[in-house]
Amino acid sequence: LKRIADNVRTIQEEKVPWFPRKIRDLDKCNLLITKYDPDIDQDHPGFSDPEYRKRRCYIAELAANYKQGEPLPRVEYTLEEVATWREVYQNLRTIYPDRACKQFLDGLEQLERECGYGADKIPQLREVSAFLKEKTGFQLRPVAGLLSARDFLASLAFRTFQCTQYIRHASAPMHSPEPDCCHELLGHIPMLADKEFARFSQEIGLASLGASDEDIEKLSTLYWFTVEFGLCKQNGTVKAYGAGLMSSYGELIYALSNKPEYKPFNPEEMAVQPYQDQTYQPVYFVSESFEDAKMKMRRYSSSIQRPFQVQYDPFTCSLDVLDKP
Ligand code: HBI
Ligand code: FE
Repeated sequence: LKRIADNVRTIQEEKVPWFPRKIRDLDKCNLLITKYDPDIDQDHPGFSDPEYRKRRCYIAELAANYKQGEPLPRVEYTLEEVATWREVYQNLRTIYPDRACKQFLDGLEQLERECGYGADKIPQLREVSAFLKEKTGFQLRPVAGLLSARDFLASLAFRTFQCTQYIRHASAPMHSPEPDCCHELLGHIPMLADKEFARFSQEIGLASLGASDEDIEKLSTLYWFTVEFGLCKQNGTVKAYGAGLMSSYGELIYALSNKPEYKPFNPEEMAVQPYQDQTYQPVYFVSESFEDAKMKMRRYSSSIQRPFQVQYDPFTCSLDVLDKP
C-alpha cells in the first residue's frame, strides 16, 4: 500500500467531504442539530421552563468551550437533577436483568462496582471516560446536544464518544426527545465497555469518513437499527442491546413484547428502512449474534465507494489514508 495522504486531494478533491485526520480535529466536529432543543422545539418538556433552559445553556457552554485533551468538565448536579436520575435508574435497573444482553449487564455491573454507578448520583464524564479508556480504549468528550450524523460517526472512528452532560426535564423522566446523560450513561456506556462492541462502533465510524451524504444517511440509519435500537439472540432468547431501548423504560418493554415486527439482520435492508424518532419503532432487526452482525456490517462497509482506505493508528490517535489496493 502506498501512502497517499497528500494526493487524495489530487484524485477527487471536490468529491471527498472533509473528515478529521487526527483526534484534535474532533474539536471541529461540532455541528449541532437543534430540532429537538428546548429553545426551539415547542413540544420539548422543558420548552416553557426558563430555569431549565438556563441550566441547559450553562451546560452547553461547557461543551462548546471544550478542547481535545483537556480534563472533562465536571457538573455539580442539583437535587432535582439527581432525583430525575434516580427515578430513571431505579425503574430501568429493575427491568434490565430479563431484557438486556449479557454484554450490557456485564458492563453495567462493572460500572456499578468500579465507577460509582448507582441511583444516588449522576456519574461524572471524567470518571466514566477513564473507566472506558481502561476497558476498551474508548474515551468521552462533552457535546452540547444532538450532533450531525457525520460529526457523530466521525468521532467513533477515533474511539471517541460524544456525550451530552445535561439531564432530561423532571416532568418527563421516562422519555427524552433528544439524547441526555441518562441515554448516554445508561444506554451507551455499558456496551462501550465491551471490546467487541467497541470495535464494531469504531468500524461504523471508520466507514463514515469522507463518505457521500447519501452514504452517511445510510450509515446513520444502520447505526439507528443497531447501536440505538438493536436486538440480538442469546441462548435462543431475544435480548436488547440498543441504547435507545436501554434508556427508555416504555420502549424496552414494548420492543421485547409481541407487538413490534422483527426482521433478520440485513445491512442493505436496514440502511434504507424508514425509522421513528418520535415514538416507538414499528420494526426491529434481530441479529443472530454480535459476531454475525459485525461480519455483515464489515461486508456492507467495504461496499461503500471511496477512492481511498483509512486505517486508524492507535499510537498517534490519527488516521493513515491509503491508496485503494
Ligand atoms: N448526537 N449527541 C449525540 N448523541 C447521539 O447519540 C447521536 C448524535 N447524533 C447522531 C446520532 N446519535 C445517530 O442517531 C446517528 O445519526 C449517527
Ligand atoms: Fe444515542
